Amino acid sequence: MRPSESPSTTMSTQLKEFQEHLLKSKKIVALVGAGLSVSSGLPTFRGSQGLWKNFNMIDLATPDAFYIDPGLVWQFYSWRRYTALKAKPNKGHYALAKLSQMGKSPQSDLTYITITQNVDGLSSRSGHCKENLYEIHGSLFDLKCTSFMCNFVDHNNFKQPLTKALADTEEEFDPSHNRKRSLDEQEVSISPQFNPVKTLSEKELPQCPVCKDGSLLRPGVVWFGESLPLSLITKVDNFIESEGSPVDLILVIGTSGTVYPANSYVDRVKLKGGKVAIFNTDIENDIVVGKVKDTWGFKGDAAELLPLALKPLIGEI
Ligand code: BV8
Repeated sequence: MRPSESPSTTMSTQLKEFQEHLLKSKKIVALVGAGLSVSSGLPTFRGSQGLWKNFNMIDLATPDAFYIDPGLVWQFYSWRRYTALKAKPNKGHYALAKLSQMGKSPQSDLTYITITQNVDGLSSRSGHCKENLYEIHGSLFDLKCTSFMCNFVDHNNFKQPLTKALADTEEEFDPSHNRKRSLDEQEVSISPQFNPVKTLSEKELPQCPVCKDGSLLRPGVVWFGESLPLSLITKVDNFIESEGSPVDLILVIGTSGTVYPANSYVDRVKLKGGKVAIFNTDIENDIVVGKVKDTWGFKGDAAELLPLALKPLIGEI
């Protein structure tokens, strides 16, 4: 940052430099995290201390948690499905969808992929091309059989609730609890109470329609400690490492970069000479002011800044 520059000047300088590189780039990757869906009303893993009803979300997103109490984990995912279905894609999702169409059109010499860690389905609902959208952590709307012998997968199941017993577990907080009348009839709001977690038997949970022995279905997401789908990871590796020229630019959007292997792609692109553009509400100041080589930082809501930054390439969103 040149000492005399004001923050807005820095932003515009950053934007100008970034857009010059964007228009020269032939191979672009976007790495997406929960921050992109915040302005669609969805919580992040870090926001609200990463809690759902006093449960640590990361602890619930594990095979052990499902093994110990599948009813609890299904109530967690039933809430995630419910909130994701209520949400709508935002301009950030549509901007990447536009980029994906360019990446697929024969007229354009641009090649592009989106690597999303989000399981909320908002990128595909924004019209993003299926071929270059990689949902590396799966989707809330895929269900798969837990039996080792059965490979049944129910793709794009948007039925809500999935079972009768999961019906009234969608609200995190008990709606009837936050309004009380004081002695003198004054309305006073009290701290919201969690909707109590129910103890559900396996019979009350989604069952595999193929296995006659009542095997449970589980959410089609990748849980911590589980490997990512190999076929999908191989395609991403090929795009980043081998196919044709190296990646010119990686857009790092609304992610804390704490989860492996998703967080390894940025360094792998940098190692091959690619440049990095970060869109996040929380970015180191040195990056924001342009002190870090080959890295741009656009601090703010990705749903706003992404369409703005990509405009010269994708037009108005
Ligand atoms: C594996 C699906 C091996 C489920 C998810 C110790 C050290 C290093 C790594 C490990 C370790 N111990 C274990 C590991 C590996 C582990 C891992 O990385 N753990 C972390 C926690 C340390 N990884 C795994 O377990 C992976 N598997 O390694 O397998 C293996 C190999 C072979 C055989 C067997 C096993 C599997 C990882 C996938 C887990 N599943 N999701 C579900 O969603 O329920 S991860 C889940 O959490 C999300 O998908 C996402 O990836 C992650 C959350 O990260 P973000 O999306 O970045 O969200 P976060 O809340 O953190 O940050 C939000 C950001 O947005 C913030 O920066 C914020 O500032 C910003 N923001 C907020 N508002 C906005 C905004 N930005 C822009 N605009 C806004 N408006």
